[in-house]
Amino acid sequence: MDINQVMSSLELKHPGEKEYLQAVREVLLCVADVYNQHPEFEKAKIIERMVEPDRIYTFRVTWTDDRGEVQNNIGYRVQFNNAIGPYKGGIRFHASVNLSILKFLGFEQTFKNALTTLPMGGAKGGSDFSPRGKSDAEIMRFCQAFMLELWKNIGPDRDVPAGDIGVGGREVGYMYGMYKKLCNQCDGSMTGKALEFGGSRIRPEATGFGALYFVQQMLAMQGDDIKGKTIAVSGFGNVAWGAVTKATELGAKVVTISGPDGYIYDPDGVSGDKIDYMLELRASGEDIVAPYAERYPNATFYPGRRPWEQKVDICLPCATQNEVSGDDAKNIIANGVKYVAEVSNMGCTPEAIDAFIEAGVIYAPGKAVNAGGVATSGLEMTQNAMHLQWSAAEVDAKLHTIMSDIHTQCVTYGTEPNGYINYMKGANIAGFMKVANAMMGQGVM
Ligand code: 2IT
Repeated sequence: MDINQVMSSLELKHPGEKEYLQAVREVLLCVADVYNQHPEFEKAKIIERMVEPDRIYTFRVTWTDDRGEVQNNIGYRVQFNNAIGPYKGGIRFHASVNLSILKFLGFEQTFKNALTTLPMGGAKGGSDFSPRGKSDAEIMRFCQAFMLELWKNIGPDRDVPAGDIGVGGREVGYMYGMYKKLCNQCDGSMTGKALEFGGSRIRPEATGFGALYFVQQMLAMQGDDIKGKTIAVSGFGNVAWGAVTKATELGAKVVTISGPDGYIYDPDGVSGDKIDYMLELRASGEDIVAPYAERYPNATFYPGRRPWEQKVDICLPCATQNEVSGDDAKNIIANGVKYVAEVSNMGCTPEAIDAFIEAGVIYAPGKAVNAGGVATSGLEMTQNAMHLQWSAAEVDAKLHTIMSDIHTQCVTYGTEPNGYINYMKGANIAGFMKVANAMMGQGVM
């Protein structure tokens, strides 16, 4: 495989889709060597097939706001790859959403889902609709209008959407309600549902909890322990909330959270009722963290800045893609941070990742670290198919096993001759090999 040739042909076909091209380049760089050891992959044009989504649905979403004005947004569903199982992946509602971002997310999801050990393909969807400042009634009307288009293309064995940024339990509920109304089936075609209508216990916590189980294993590999460690977390949404909760429970101290307005440094740790307060901040719909420092005066608010300038042991980006730049990485390295685990999807830029690996910082990519979210969605699909509901302990035990399997796959495929574990390489090769073999086994199509 000539990576430059594959990339330049993709750039010609999809000019300006920078996040998508970034995600593809990362995977190709990691898998080139193993790919070249498998001439049968090259013959079947596995790479060329894998980097293009199977199909993309784009639709107009029209709804009426509280003032009676008609609003238009764009909706998308990118069905990327179903070699391993039904398309599976979240829906993102955010003003920044475009096709490049959803294609990068769908591509990443394909490998992440492969790593979970469960039978799920990769997909992603969303809209440029911004939930910021919208009333509950507006959110409901938007979700219903979105599903009015999407329902035709999803199903329990076809494509199973869930939440992502801007889509939580409330939005999933409104979308799934409309889905059921339209097709008159309670078939569990979405995950992240509330407990009362087919949701799984631990699903709201799963991304953050799973990430911390992974981090525990990362540290154990180095003969280290999370207890007593200081952690910088970015974001303050569902994922950050789960991560802060579990990190605190495991005896670490989380000293930062952040929003689009800046970050909070809390020397006493974000713990106890402060974790509940994160949920309150989020529910306000304002998308700012500044009020935390008014409520807890020991904390300092740093407007317009990111938490990566603080001296800590572990960094956990939990906000969004490319939230750790090359310059942030320089700060992180200079501060002596030993571990960076992405909980957001593609949280670090390529410059940041190169700097971490060069400096010997242990870095793990989102597709491994945050896979506990979609894995628990997979467990929700299983419970729905069996028409039963598992206890929290059962789900949590399965989540533990899955995260530990993912960690093992990273170590197996990512350990360098000098002993450094390149988790990015390990995750990409393990995910790639599974998808590639599944595609090979099902013929050319
Ligand atoms: O990025 C992700 O893995 C998610 N947003 C969760 C997807 C899912 O189907 O639960």
